[in-house]
Amino acid sequence: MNSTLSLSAAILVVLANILLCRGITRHYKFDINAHNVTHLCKTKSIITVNGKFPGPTIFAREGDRVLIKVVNHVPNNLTIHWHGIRQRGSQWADGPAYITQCPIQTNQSYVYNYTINGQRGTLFWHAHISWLRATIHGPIIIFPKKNVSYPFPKPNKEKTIIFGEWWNNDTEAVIAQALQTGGGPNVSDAYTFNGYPGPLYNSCTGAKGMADTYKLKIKPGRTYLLRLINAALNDDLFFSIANHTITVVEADALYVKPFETDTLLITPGQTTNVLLKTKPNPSHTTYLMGLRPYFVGSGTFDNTTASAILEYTVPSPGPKNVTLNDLPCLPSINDTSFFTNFTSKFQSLNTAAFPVTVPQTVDKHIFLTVGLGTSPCPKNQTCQGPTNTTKFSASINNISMTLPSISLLQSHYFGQNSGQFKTDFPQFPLNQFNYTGTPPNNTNVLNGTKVIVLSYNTSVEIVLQDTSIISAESHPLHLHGYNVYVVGQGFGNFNSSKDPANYNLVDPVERNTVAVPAGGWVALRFRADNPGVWFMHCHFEVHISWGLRMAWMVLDGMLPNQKLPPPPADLPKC
Ligand SMILES: *[C@@H]1O[C@H](CO)[C@@H](O)[C@H](O)[C@H]1NC(C)=O
Ligand SMILES: *[C@@H]1O[C@H](CO)[C@@H](O)[C@H](O)[C@H]1NC(C)=O
Ligand SMILES: *[C@@H]1O[C@H](CO)[C@@H](O)[C@H](O)[C@H]1NC(C)=O
Ligand SMILES: *[C@@H]1O[C@H](CO)[C@@H](O)[C@H](O)[C@H]1NC(C)=O
Ligand SMILES: *[C@@H]1O[C@H](CO)[C@@H](O)[C@H](O)[C@H]1NC(C)=O
Ligand SMILES: *[C@@H]1O[C@H](CO)[C@@H](O)[C@H](O)[C@H]1NC(C)=O
Ligand SMILES: *[C@@H]1O[C@H](CO)[C@@H](O)[C@H](O)[C@H]1NC(C)=O
Ligand SMILES: *[C@@H]1O[C@H](CO)[C@@H](O)[C@H](O)[C@H]1NC(C)=O
Ligand SMILES: *[C@@H]1O[C@H](CO)[C@@H](O)[C@H](O)[C@H]1NC(C)=O
Ligand SMILES: *[C@@H]1O[C@H](CO)[C@@H](O)[C@H](O)[C@H]1NC(C)=O
Ligand SMILES: *[C@@H]1O[C@H](CO)[C@@H](O)[C@H](O)[C@H]1NC(C)=O
Ligand SMILES: *[C@@H]1O[C@H](CO)[C@@H](O)[C@H](O)[C@H]1NC(C)=O
Ligand SMILES: [Cu+2]
Repeated sequence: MNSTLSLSAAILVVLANILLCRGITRHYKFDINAHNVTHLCKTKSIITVNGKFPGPTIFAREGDRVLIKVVNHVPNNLTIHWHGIRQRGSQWADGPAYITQCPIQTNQSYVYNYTINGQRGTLFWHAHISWLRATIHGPIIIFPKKNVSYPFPKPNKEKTIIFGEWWNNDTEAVIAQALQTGGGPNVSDAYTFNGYPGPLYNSCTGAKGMADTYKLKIKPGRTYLLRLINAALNDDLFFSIANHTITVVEADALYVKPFETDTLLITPGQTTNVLLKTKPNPSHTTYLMGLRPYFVGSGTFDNTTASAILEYTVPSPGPKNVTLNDLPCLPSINDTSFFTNFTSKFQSLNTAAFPVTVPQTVDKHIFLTVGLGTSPCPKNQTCQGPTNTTKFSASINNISMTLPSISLLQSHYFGQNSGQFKTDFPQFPLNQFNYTGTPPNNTNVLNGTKVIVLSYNTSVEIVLQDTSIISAESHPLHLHGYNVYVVGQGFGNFNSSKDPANYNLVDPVERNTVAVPAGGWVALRFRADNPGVWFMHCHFEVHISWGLRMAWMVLDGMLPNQKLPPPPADLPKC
């Protein structure tokens, strides 16, 4: 019955494609080069795309094909990921190193080639190897098809703001040193708005750092669509604009039921579009925007605050400058009740044009613990992990993933799994314990390269359970190739007999990056209708480096458009 249904659905999709007008092809060239940038009185050579930090914006319309030729002129191996693009039929363009491709080596190039179908909104692209995404990232803006409007009042103007970090140190040296010592890595020195840290930091580039400050120029009485992206390596961020309220209309390139808020919480990997209505008669010319982290857990983190300026181009009679007293009020750094309140406000639009297709029944239930753990310290070395005798590690169901030496997608496609991976990833924790209570005596993780295999069109429920081994922390989990519906979340241990009764199966939010609550769980549903090998990992770069990553292998379906296509001729070799 299921296959007849999916056959007729597939025929409908094909018919719809013929009837709808096709998009155009957009060409981009990304030259990867070193470039000098100065912030916080420090000039530093960073790796950039086309000499820009943040990198260039990819503009497209829903239905367009995008071709990006990436040419690597630096000594580092490199790949680019198009975060949130579903890559149906273009699985070889997804980008995570050693998952869907081998890296583009020095003086080599690769053309990422994909069509953006069934998606519109804000996403971003970033390097997907080691910590290179610190400086190699930029926006992806997908407009609706021609003559299709937004499901909210048309804004007068659109602006993009990428939140990021500035590091005085070389980020590749930072993670190399941390992996060597086993300790927590050094932290960033500032947060940034479109690359600028703002006047709260020491700066040598102008009076009170104003030259090092991002300014958003606006006119009174207008509506602006702000496309917000968190590209920071390791930090969830609170964002607020003094004396202005914003309306959230989209998350991860999916429309949501609009809701108002003064403050936003955004994890690395998440994108959000908001409407900003400017004041018709502002009493001041300038207002401050503020940005600082949300953090619970142990260890050090960058606890600084970045700011930027909202400037009315029609001067008001009020004071023309701002002082730091004018910073917007931001929640306290560990405000988990804000997290809970805020995340519960997201609901899918769920209209005829944008229906919710959350699986109502589940073929496969999977329960995954996510969190930190330890690895033994090599003999003859003193380590800086917990108790000085271990290294920090991180895992999913206690498996800390080792990357293979050939991409998993290649091994899978060519059926040449010469011991590169195993298919026995545990679908339930091998050892049960009180996940959010006292940790077990042995906190060491297992190392391995294992995948979960799903047959085509399986409806899957994943419960992601945070653990309090080392410390309970919120983890932003990102799944490649899919969006997932967030059907439930809670604190403590997931209770499979009680918690599903409270699931939202009507209008749950759909996202590509979901924050697992610190000391809690989140339940996700999706349908495995995109064959390929798809990475899933914490979007904190430090945790992915410690092994909080795994892959899903989704098998081909019966129909031609349900199969993994052959790799492009220029796919980089290992
Ligand atoms: C960057 O600056 C350093 C000195 O600070 C200089 O030696 C180097 O040539 C510069 N690199 C580029 C690409 O401009
Ligand atoms: C991009 O992919 C499409 C579909 O597979 C193919 O027809 C086209 O030739 C590719 N273009 C380039 C430049 O590789
Ligand atoms: C980074 O910066 C700090 C403080 O300036 C320094 O102590 C540390 O050795 C640097 N290097 C690395 C790899 O983090
Ligand atoms: C901005 O809001 C603060 C309280 O959050 C208030 O004290 C201040 O007067 C407001 N300023 C303007 C210009 O509206
Ligand atoms: C940030 O952390 C440092 C080091 O842990 C501490 O000295 C400082 O007081 C903290 N600053 C704020 C604003 O919390
Ligand atoms: C704001 O402007 C006034 C008048 O021009 C000046 O006296 C004051 O120092 C300025 N404050 C800041 C923080 O720039
Ligand atoms: C948050 O941090 C403050 C200051 O460090 C502390 O007093 C408070 O107990 C913390 N709250 C929670 C919920 O951890
Ligand atoms: C949740 O947020 C709303 C405003 O956005 C606020 O009125 C309410 O008090 C908050 N609830 C909690 C429990 O913090
Ligand atoms: C480790 O220590 C042992 C004895 O202390 C020594 O024989 C061995 O050579 C050391 N190994 C390394 C790699 O330093
Ligand atoms: C770990 O080592 C550092 C110095 O290397 C020392 O100060 C600290 O007391 C040690 N901690 C434990 C728990 O042994
Ligand atoms: C797990 O540990 C927490 C925190 O100590 C405790 O509140 C809870 O009752 C424990 N749950 C079970 C099932 O033992
Ligand atoms: C670059 O990638 C190739 C292929 O996987 C690998 O053999 C080589 O060691 C890598 N080089 C660096 C500097 O990581
Ligand atoms: Cu994490």
